[in-house]
Amino acid sequence: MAYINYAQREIQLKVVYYGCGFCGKTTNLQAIHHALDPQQKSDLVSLATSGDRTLFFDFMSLKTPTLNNFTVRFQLYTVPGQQIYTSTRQLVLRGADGIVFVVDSGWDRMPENVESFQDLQENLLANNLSLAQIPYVIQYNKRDLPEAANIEYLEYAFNNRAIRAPSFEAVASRGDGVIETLNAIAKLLMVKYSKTSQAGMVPARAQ
Ligand SMILES: Nc1nc2c(ncn2[C@@H]2O[C@H](COP(=O)(O)OP(=O)(O)OP(=O)(O)O)[C@@H](O)[C@H]2O)c(=O)[nH]1
Ligand SMILES: [Mg+2]
Repeated sequence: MAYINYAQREIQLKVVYYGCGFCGKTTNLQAIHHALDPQQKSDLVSLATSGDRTLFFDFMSLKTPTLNNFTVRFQLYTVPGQQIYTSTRQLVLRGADGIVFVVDSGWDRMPENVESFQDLQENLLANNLSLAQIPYVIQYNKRDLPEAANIEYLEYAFNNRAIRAPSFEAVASRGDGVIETLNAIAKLLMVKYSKTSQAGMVPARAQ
């Protein structure tokens, strides 16, 4: 849920990067961190094992220009993709305002992608949420792999709900498609919260 700090005139929105192990979630945050101006971002905190696998989560925050005179601070988290960490994923997902679901385009990774998409929906449910309620975008990462699945197949498998989610191709290791993905989820959240504000709820109350 959005956290509104009236004293600092700041809205905090939590975005969680979700997806199977090794699909490139941490690489997305690293690429975002690399691309931003120093005054716009926090440090990138990564809790990783020696093999560079995320153990708990990665975290960074970034500030964007104002919405109704409020600064918007996006807090970006990744979950650990390895199957065994499902309870950690549920914890990191708690309070999420938006989700980026990262798909590994490698053909051999389809079972893991499907399992992760199901795991996401189960963990949302455990937080009394569903994909119908929470803004999300899909990123098809690792498009540089020679054995990358084609986009039509991926769209059929992961983007077949009544309302299509915005989806993006990416090569996160080169930074390609990373900012486009982030902009899309940021835009969905800004639209959602500016509507809330126009409805006389937050944050117009403090103006
Ligand atoms: N070829 C290719 N490799 C990538 C791409 N994006 C990330 N990688 C590589 O994939 C590996 C896993 O990336 P991570 O970002 O650590 O994956 P993760 O999703 O955070 O994995 P967990 O923390 O285990 O959940 C790393 O070696 C990355 O360099 C890409 O677009 N193409
Ligand atoms: Mg990671």
